Amino acid sequence: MARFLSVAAEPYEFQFDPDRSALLIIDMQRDFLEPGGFGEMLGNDVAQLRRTIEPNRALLKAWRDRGLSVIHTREGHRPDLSDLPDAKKVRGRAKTTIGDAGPMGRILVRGEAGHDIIAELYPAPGEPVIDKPGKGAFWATDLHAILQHRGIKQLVVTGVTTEVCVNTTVREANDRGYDCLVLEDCVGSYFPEFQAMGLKMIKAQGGIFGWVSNSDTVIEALAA
Ligand code: TIU
Repeated sequence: MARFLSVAAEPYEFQFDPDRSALLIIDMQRDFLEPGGFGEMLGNDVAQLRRTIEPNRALLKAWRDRGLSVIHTREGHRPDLSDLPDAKKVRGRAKTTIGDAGPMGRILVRGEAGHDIIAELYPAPGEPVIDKPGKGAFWATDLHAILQHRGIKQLVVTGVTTEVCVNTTVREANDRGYDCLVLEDCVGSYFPEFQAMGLKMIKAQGGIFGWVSNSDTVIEALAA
């Protein structure tokens, strides 16, 4: 029988059935988060993302301890780059771009060290890892099919970056009929103003794309 938990959130409380919910952790990859990776090479402050590691670790432990569904995503491309649109390859006019040799292997290429998930949040056996070529986790992946097979209706979304892959994924999920709860301490942006606005856009207009809360609130609800 469904047992709904209620967590304080904005714009109003989020009620979810843990057995029909998944923790969706977006792109916590070495190239985005680690000093010396692609993100830092582009001039970004990785500390803005690294503050999400500990809250995600605690949440992931609580979620796993309850035996609930966890799904991880990684942004990246096939080694032959056949799934990399030219528009994405050349965008930014940087000297080094996706597919080129970077500080931790070829940039955002599947199988390379920098493409993998950070050790602190490494997927456990049985936890699906969605390799996505775009910013959204639903486009050109089997995420929707996996969620449907498991009867999942609601998503707790964490990861990086708030305004890019997290926001795109939440919008895609919303249009597919999923409720999304985004945890502000578990999502990060290289840019504080985008962090603030990225969260504000989700919860505006009565929760136009979803709800916003924090990891402590969810962990407490799971423990109750
Ligand atoms: N995962 C993700 O958000 N990919 C990005 O490219 N993010 C940026 O903020 N650039």
